[in-house]
Amino acid sequence: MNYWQPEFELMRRPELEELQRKRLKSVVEKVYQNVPFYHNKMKEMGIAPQDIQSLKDLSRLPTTKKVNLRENYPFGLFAVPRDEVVRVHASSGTTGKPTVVGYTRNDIESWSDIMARDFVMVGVTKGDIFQNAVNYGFFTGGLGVHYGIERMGAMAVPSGVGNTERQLEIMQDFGVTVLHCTPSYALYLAETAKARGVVDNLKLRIGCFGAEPWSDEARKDLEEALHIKAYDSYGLSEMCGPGVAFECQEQNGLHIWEDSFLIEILDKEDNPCAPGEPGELVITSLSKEAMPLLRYRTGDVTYVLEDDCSCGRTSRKLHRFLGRADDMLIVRGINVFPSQIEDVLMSMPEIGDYFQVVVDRKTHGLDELTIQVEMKDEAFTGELQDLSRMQRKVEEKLKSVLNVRSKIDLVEKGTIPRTAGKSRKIVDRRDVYAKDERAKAKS
Ligand code: DLL
Repeated sequence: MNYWQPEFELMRRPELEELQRKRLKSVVEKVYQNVPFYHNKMKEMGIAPQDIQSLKDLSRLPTTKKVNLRENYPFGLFAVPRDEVVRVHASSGTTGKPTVVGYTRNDIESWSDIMARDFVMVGVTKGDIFQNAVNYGFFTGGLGVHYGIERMGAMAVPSGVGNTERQLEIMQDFGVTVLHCTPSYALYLAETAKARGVVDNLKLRIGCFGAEPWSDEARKDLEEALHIKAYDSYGLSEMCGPGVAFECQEQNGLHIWEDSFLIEILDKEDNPCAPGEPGELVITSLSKEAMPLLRYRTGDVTYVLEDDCSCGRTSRKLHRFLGRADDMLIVRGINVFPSQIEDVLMSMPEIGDYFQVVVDRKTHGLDELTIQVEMKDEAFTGELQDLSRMQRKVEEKLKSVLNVRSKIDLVEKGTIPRTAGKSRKIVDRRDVYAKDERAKAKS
């Protein structure tokens, strides 16, 4: 068994908890002194850093939500002077301003080590050729994964996103052995490889997939189609990016690196869930310098698997994610808020007040976003040409705001069901997979 940082990965629980306790105390002190948002919140709640002595005191601290990052846009939550921040990333697809996160040089170093732990855990070695087929911009999946590959010494192939034919050509020509991308893009790559008859030319052996929910069904399809072992990778920009939790070769739950991330599973009222009960994952960063967050509400629903793992790592495992606690949708790896769709539609005078968004994943393939939109009577000329012009206009506008393509169905006024209560603006048909997974895990 190979480990990248055995001193952390194999640390006995009592030692690990003592490390967490020390790190928690120091993070609390740091944000209290340097981040006005936390200083004011803690003062309001009547707590001071010295009140936090044990891990049990965690529940006395304020929680942080995505909206708090937006309110402090862009650099308001930095806990170090601006000139110590060597990089920023920003999250895709949020209403209004994006959420910005910052890193010191040490943050980049420890993030790279955490990514290296993940890759070594799934069996990547220095001899591997590792294609990173995600966006290298503000999205943390590009540079985050890239630095991890370089840190552990495999060969990084920064192919970025798009141009599937070229991705496959590179994969064959370079003899790529490890692939990282979103699971939906992996399914598309697999489908294209099959259609072109090139699967047998590939040397892939490991796939690391994440940034969006996927199922064991999809894993099976990918493993069969590409002759690989496929691993689930979880992360979020607010904690660093990818790497926060990752499956080991058991493929049964994601180890969360508890020396850096202190976790809680909470219900909607901020109370801890009973062991094994799903709830929202809440994380406190323990080793981040530039922008540590206290009790960050990830919005992601999961539960802790308490069993020891045969891989020897002592960090606990999270069940594959079951969904989101809020209304954020993740479509092809991109975060989409229904309110963004609403803003775009409502800004167009031809569009009425009713719309419905349907997200589907056809035969575990790519996510498809279809939006039924009612037109205003006066905008309806009856000319087909006008309709398709209108359809294109809405599709283009949405694409530029959401960064993800959607299909628009223009429908007549009165088509979308009216309800007395909350209208059901979002129909997420992909939920079915998550529920199946849970039923299976429990049986
Ligand atoms: O998606 C970081 C990342 C990049 C993770 C590459 C894995 C691989 P954000 O753009 O900030 O960061 O989006 C974070 O994506 O809160 C989850 O809702 C969702 N998510 C990420 N990984 C998984 C996963 C990156 N394996 C948000 N399963 C998170 C389910 C996931 N959801």
